[in-house]
Amino acid sequence: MASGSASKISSSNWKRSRDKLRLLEELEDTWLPYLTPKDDEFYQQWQLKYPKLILREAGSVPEGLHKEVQEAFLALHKHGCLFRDLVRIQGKDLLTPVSRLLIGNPGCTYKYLNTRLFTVPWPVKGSDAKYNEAEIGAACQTFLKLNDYLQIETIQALEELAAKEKANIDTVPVCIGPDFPRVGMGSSFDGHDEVDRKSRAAYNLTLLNFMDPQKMPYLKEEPYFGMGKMAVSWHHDENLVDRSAVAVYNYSCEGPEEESEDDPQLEGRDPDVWHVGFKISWDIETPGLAIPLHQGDCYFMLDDLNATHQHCVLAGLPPRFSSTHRVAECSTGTLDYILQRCQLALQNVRDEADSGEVSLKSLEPAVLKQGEEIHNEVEFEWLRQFWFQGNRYKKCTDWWCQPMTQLEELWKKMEGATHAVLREVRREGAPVEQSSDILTAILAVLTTRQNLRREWHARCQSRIARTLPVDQKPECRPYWEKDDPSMPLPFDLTDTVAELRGLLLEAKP
Ligand SMILES: O=C(O)CCC(=O)C(=O)O
Ligand SMILES: [Fe+2]
Repeated sequence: MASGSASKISSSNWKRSRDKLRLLEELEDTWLPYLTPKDDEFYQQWQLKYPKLILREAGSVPEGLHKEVQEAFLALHKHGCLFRDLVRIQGKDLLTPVSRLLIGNPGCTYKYLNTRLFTVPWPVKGSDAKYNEAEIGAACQTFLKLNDYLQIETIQALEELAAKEKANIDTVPVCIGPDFPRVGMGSSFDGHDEVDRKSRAAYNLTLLNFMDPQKMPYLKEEPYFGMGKMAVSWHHDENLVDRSAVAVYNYSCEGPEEESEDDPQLEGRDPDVWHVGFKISWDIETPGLAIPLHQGDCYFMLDDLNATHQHCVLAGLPPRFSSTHRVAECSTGTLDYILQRCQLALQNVRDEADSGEVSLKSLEPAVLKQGEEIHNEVEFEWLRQFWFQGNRYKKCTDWWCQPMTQLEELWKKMEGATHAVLREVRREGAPVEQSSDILTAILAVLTTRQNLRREWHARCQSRIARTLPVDQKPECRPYWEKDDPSMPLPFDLTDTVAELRGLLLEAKP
């Protein structure tokens, strides 16, 4: 076991997060213990404390699938389809060391670290996606095939897990009688296990990762256990369906059989080999695990493992790809969803023969508020997120071009709608009570709009954003100048919001 020597945690690793800081403080100048396969207790601890973590070594995966998947990774890399994300963590803009690409169901998105990624579609039935290169299309098809394979493997692993849990229960003495409710056993005994297993393995997208450590000299050190350089820091995966699984295919581009002589004298994990690290959240008693990953190995995080544990990726020497298959929680994350929302907002707008002037059907405060909320949603969750990522999506496919144009048109109509609301509250002779109710309903939403516009504008101008190559430069879009005659309202709503505050005070003295 690698553990508790007097190794100092370097000061650069001290994070602003208070909880993390507290945990680190508790550690003082020691590292927590962790296990690798070299340790005698490794398999026992894995079985005992990490039973929902499953590893399938490369040998158990069909050879033909390995070849196809590995070629697909290389093709996407060759065509420059993977990008580092400019994410935002605790108000700071950071460029991920890992380059990524999201592939999945058409129109689906996945949000992580305040960044919404848009799928390059894989060719499910009925998909009419076009790809810039035949090889890109073939690669997407391959990841769909891998997805199907991992889904079947996941369901099987879930069945085995359920059988194991049941066996464990059956060995418990029956002193409480057969009808005693089996509390605390998770939801695998509630009667619709099979349906649950299927839906929790119904991966709808995969996030591909790539990093070449040779080209990334400034990787962070793992701060709790001293596991060495990290490609991905400790985290839970976000934005997933509750208790859904995650399946990962690992492609570390190792040379053939470069068996590093295992020196049993050396403590801890082999820094030349890629590993995935696991720890139990908020637990400093249970040793962490560092699982070595070789070319073609797959691992699975089942059931609530992702919620109860954190994981990280520990860099090895060679370049490495991974394909991480997930059940994204996309109830508010699909193109169909946001189009429906826009339609709902625009139901309050009267179709008019291109005079440009918008008129509203209802002045009901709740209706107006809903319209302004949807306006914010399409602007900040879709348009700005998309354009912030520059032109990267055009590298692979034009799938999102038409939808983004359409969403921008719908958004522009909503600018007209907001303008109409403002006209109403400013109108001389408008009923005071009504204006005051409208103002109360929309002021917070417009204040949010102003704040978020300022934040996105700054994010696009940040020093780190400027370092990106042209095709990836964040674009602040929509953006327009004060005197743009095609726009009914200014981009900067500072004065508008101040004016509305004043009006509200007047109306409600
Ligand atoms: O590459 C891996 O093995 C996992 C990466 C990961 O944790 C993530 O992308 O969320
Ligand atoms: Fe992850």
